[in-house]
Amino acid sequence: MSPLDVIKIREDFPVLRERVYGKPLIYLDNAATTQKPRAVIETIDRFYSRENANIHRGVFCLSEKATQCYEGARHKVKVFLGAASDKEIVFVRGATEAINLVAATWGRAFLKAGDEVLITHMEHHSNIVPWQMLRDEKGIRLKVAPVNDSGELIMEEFRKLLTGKVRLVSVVHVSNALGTINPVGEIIRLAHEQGARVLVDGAQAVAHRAVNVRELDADFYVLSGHKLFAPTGIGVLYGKEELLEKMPPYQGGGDMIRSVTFDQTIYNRIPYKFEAGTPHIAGVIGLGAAVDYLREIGLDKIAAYEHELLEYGTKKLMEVPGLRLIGTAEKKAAVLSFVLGEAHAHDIGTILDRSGIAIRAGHHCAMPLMRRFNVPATTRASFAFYNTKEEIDLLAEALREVTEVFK
Ligand code: 7TS
Repeated sequence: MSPLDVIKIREDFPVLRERVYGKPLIYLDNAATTQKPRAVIETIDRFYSRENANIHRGVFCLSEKATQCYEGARHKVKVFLGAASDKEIVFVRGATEAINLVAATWGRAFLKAGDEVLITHMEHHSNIVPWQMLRDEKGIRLKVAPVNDSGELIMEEFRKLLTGKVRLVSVVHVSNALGTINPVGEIIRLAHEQGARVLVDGAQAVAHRAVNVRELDADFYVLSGHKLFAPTGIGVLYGKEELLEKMPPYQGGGDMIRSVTFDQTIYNRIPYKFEAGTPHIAGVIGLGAAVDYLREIGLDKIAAYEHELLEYGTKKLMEVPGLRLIGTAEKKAAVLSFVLGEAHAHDIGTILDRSGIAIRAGHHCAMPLMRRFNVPATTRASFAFYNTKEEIDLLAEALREVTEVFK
């Protein structure tokens, strides 16, 4: 496997040429959102410049073209995720909407009082709150599997909580706040043995490692396009065909119907049953371009390079006096979450910003996890394959300056 040509790759991302306070931008907030390659930007530009029309309804050439581009992108995502059929790819706004869709349709229809949903202590709020809402509505129980001090799921405890009452395990593939990579293959196998379904939140996984939903045997897998080098406002719910077929629709409106009278509506076939109204056509097409771009580079190469960044960054940051990493799992993605002496995360973020370094400070929408580690917030550097070791050196240097300020 030839190594990644990072210099060349960086040229694909126009924003990486930006300067902040006269300094080159060092973008290390990739877990929040990734930057967009020219291939994606130009595809969207071309769509609006030359192909724009509404889909699935026009008889004219342009509408047929737009429909082909939209459905072509669905097929690309199907191949990218290793799904069995295009029908299993539902376009939504993002990971958040995908989880809410499953809770509001599958959850409402098939869960009853006393049934259990099992999540983990490292979930993003978007994989906690929809289940709490369903709990309050239906009387289901929400159980939480604990993590150890390294930020790894304690599998022994998970197994104990996975009783026959659990109908759904909803688990993050890669933690946004810690970087922990969960053993989702094993989790799915164990859950299926107990007759439970599994939803995997892949928001932080798909941009960094090859994912195959059929090999994993995931029942649902969700992602956000904007964390995958595609536009905001577009995401994917993968669901097994047999499940999507049985689920009631999410929203009512155009495109999700086959026929409507005032007495009765017959719903469209999947996936259209879940795509009411005019969708984010340009977003979908942009997502298709992002998937093409990633496939050309190769996710195995990306994963190998990002692992190098993780090892290098871990070593460099541990050398900064007073820095404590939060999240030291053995299997980790390139996310470095930390606290630094008495300095508040937001102050660190503001000081780093003056050096052109964009990092995230806060609870990362994982407040229960912050409480578990007894910290109000962390500072988080999260990497993508366009980041470099030189940028990590500059981050470490800037963090040393922060420690001087707070001495
Ligand atoms: N799940 C995980 C694991 C996430 O990291 C995020 C967003 C979401 C779900 C929600 O994605 P959305 O696109 O629907 O908003 N995580 C972050 C983050 O770490 N910083 O900003 C957003």
